[in-house]
Amino acid sequence: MTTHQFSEIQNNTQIVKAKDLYIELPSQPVKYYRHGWQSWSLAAWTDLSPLPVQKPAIFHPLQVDAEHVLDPKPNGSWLGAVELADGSVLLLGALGVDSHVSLKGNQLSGRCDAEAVEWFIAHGQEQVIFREYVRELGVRFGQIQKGVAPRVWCSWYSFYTMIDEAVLHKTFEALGDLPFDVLQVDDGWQMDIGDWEANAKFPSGMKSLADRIKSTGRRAGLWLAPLIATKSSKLFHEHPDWFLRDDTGKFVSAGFNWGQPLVALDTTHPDATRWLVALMEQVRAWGFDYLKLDFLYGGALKGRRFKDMPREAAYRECLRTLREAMGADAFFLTCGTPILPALGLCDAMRVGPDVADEWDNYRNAELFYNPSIPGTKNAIRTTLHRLWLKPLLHVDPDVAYFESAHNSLTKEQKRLLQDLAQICEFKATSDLPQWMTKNETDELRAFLTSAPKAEQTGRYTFRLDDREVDFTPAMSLPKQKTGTFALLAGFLSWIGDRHLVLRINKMLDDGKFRKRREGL
Ligand code: 9PG
Repeated sequence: MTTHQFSEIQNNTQIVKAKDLYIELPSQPVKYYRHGWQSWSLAAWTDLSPLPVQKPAIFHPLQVDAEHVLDPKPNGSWLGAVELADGSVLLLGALGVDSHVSLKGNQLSGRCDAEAVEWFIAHGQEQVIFREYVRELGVRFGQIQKGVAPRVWCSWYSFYTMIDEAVLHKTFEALGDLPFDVLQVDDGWQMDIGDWEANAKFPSGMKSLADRIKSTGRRAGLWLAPLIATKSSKLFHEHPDWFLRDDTGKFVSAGFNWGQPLVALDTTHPDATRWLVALMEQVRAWGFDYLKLDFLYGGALKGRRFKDMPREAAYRECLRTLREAMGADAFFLTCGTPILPALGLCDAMRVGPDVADEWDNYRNAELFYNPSIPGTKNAIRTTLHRLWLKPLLHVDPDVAYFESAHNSLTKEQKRLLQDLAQICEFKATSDLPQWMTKNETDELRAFLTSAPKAEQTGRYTFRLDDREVDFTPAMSLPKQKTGTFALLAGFLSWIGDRHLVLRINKMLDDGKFRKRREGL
């Protein structure tokens, strides 16, 4: 254990190897920078009071680091920072995986779950020290050759799982000469989560779909979630021994989605590894070379592995295998991914939760305190707090919206999202030409073809060419409720944990998106 006094760190930078490390601050800091575990987990400057535990709890494995979610102290994965009374910032960040930072009173501490790692400690101006930190991360984790990010049309935020061959063909046709580099097929093509073959909605098969995309002169993109499975999948039935269990022998929960509980692959099982390699080769053989691999946190959950190794180290090894199997020429986007372990191994990373056609909603924000659930405000907040990763890889803020036919965002809210995409230099949308007015299509085209100069002028403010952009409206977090509200919230989140309720919700959503598809 090593303890450092603030005076040793003031206005300088150090790198120290330790398993446990403590920094004594001169006084209580003003703010704490929380850095959530995976793409969708909250990253934000907050005050020091405990954040309410986000709900529903059944989503914890898929939205946060379930190992730390109940800790009332300000804490975060791999790094943490404090803002002091004079506005200066002290950053403590691990340069290795399987490590965590928290604040107790005046003591900032770093802790490793496995072997000792190097810790980066710096005090000074926020943007300067984060830049130094990310440089040190790049040295240790590697840095991809970052070209211009492809401009992506993605099927998710228009159709959700309600895609089929006919509707995608129609859409590819309608996209005409809009300057997209990739047409990416999202969730909805597969037999089941775990069974990565075309379902009955894609009778011509996946190779034919990729060929169709490539015939428009673009790269073919595909979504998969290879490190998790639903219990209904053939994969889980045929190979229950490939899935992660806890010390009591029970399957580790990877959360709940698609109306079902999820299980996580033990990526250290040699047969599971071989299956993953074959899957990547299959997808490439179909003709897809832009791969959005999602729900990747499944490879880093706590559990008893075939090979006894720390969970994030196991995940990083798995990513290396996936990367090798898909080939260096594929564009690899990670999503739902623990952040640090994926650095250097992917081209792009989703750095916030999903956007949605609404800013936020009362139930999710105020009653569930859930900043990881899909919603545009949530997406902007966390993405903005992860922009410091940009020197190492493409940071994906998720899609921007232009259409207003199926969207309740105001013009200003849509604009914030578009501006964020310009700052990230990663541009994608799911909007359908069929839904857009002439004006909206022109806006989309201008967005795709422009590259405004971005300059950060404050924590939440930027200059884009000559225009000031202020993301402050997306930064606030709801306050904890008391009295009747707290009771209502408790009751609703209990309901929100019921499988039946989640299934009914899904049926209602599916109905809505099916109607959208039929309206085309
Ligand atoms: C496909 C989608 C899209 C999307 C991904 C991911 O917290 N949640 O319940 C939650 C559900 C889905 C989700 C993210 C969070 O979306 O980010 O772009 O590919 O999967 O199912």
